[in-house]
Amino acid sequence: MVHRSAMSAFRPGAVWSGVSECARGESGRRVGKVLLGAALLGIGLKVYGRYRRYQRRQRWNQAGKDVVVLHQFERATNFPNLSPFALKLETFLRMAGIKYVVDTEEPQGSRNKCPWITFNGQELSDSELIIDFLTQHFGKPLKEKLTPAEHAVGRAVQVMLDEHTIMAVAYKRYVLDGWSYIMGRFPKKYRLMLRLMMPINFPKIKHLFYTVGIGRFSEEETMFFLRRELRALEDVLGDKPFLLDSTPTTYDAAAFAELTQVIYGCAPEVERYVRANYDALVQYHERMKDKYWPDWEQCRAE
Ligand SMILES: N[C@@H](CCC(=O)N[C@@H](CS)C(=O)NCC(=O)O)C(=O)O
Repeated sequence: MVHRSAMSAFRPGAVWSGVSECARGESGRRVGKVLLGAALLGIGLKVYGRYRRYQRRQRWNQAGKDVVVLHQFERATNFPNLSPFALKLETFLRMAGIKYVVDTEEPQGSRNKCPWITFNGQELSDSELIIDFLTQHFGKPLKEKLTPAEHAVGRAVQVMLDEHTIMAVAYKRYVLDGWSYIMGRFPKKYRLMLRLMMPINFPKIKHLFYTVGIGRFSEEETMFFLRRELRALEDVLGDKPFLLDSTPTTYDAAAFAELTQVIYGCAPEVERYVRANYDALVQYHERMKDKYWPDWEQCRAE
């Protein structure tokens, strides 16, 4: 409760005149100059940032007709990309024989998500929407011969992997293991900054997983989900060389990208477990890797 006499002592006019008197003094003028300098610096940096952004777009728009500029994170230290969505898209571009160049200066686009593309002057985001757009644009370059039921299985598998399996992988990477394994998969130059930001970012990340739902489960339960989904993937694969057919389809891009995260980007014990228990998936991953990533060893960061 505020005392009546204290309330009456507070006069906004008196405070304002005090402030303006202080501003007219020597120290007030100095503070004013510092504030003005900071504001001008802020405006200058913003204008410069806009200019650099404009310059980058000019450069990307000159990539050439029908050449995709793929904006994504830099390579991981032991596989091409820590983002399964970026790896899916890059794998699809290779599968479809679409020309592309990689940009890592602006990995997150207007939706603040990685990946996104610049294509013939247009900006597009979301790996699924991009794959659909490019499939139409290039007249179905993969020549899939799938029935509607097979497409439905492919879509269900892709959504399982992209929306659920990856949550288990990411929860293990960033929360259950407290970054202990994944830190070394990031390019060296980012590690110090990531470590410094940890006290701020870790609680946020933990909260995010809790909100999504997976963050409410124990490690044992999370690994149960992961194992069950890998078994489902292996059952869909059966003894076929590719997920749904004897030749690869769009869905193989997602399956390959997510399996990469499970094998190479989750945890050493998960990799060992997968290699020991899911031979068909490991062979499948190798097949895709040999076919579309002959430069796998070169696609690694320091
Ligand atoms: N549905 C999107 C998902 C993209 C996505 O979530 N990318 C992550 C990286 S793996 C990202 O950019 N996260 C940053 C954020 O959410 O702020 C797609 O398929 O492209």
